[in-house]
Amino acid sequence: MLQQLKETAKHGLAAGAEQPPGRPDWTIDQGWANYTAQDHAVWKTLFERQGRLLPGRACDEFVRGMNDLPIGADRIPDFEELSEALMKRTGWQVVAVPGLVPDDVFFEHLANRRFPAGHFIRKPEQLDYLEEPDVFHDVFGHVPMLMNPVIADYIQAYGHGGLRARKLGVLENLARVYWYTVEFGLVQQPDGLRIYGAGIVSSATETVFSLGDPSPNRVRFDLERVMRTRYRIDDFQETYFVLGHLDELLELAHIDFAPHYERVAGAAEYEPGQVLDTDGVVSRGTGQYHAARRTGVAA
Ligand code: HBI
Ligand code: FE
Repeated sequence: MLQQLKETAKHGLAAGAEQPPGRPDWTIDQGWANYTAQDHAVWKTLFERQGRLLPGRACDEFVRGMNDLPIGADRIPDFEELSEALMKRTGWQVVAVPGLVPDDVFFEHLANRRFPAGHFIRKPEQLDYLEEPDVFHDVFGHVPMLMNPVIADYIQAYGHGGLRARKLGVLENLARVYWYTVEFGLVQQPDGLRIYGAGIVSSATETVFSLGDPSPNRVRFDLERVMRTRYRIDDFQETYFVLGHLDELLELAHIDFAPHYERVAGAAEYEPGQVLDTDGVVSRGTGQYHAARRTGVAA
């Protein structure tokens, strides 16, 4: 038993956590031929539902990326075909992983323009929510944005930043920036507010909630404000942060975060639903949705 514990500790895995896969970078073959008819049917249901909801809600860059990729309703995309199109446009590729991988493995992939995508797809009874990113969240949600050069640079910079943040012990601050942009970000277009965050664009219910519900706050993105703001992992976000333009992420990709980590270290953290008098408020929410569900708050 002791030997086994030492063995797993060597791999940096908490005892009893998932066993390390064959390859040190946790990649596996997508095994496209192994998808069942039910898997493809779940993909089709999710794809067509978003196809009805996203026009007028997804940002132009998402629509453009989706149109230029071999992604359709009838089958789960083949990662090799996706990687071919991505490589030509922004030098990215999609690699299959079993699910969530350790932070350092995740950041190492992103730093090398490899997007780790869950190879599995949710079950029909999990259509509306699942705890781990599956192929629909990762491929439908994230991959079209990787066709955009600004996002492509930003997510690679996030990978480099994550490796550094882990060493500095400030990963939580950086994870919030990722969460409130790449996962749950909104952007102001001339024709209105639009979604670019993968966590929203891959969720039918949050697609509608994030733009149309009076409950959440919508606040202009500010780096240190976001670094200090906790987020929900168990429900819709209480506040969405809004970019004036996706190019603002390019700036983020090139600045040194270290001074910002120092300034927020030890500073008060903000609750997900808080609105500050220093905030650039796009719309102040009623908070009704979450008030009705008040439960514990995560990260
Ligand atoms: N692994 N496959 C995968 N996908 C993720 O989104 C992911 C991960 N590991 C760590 C992680 N995200 C986050 O903890 C970091 O972004 C902080
Ligand atoms: Fe994601």
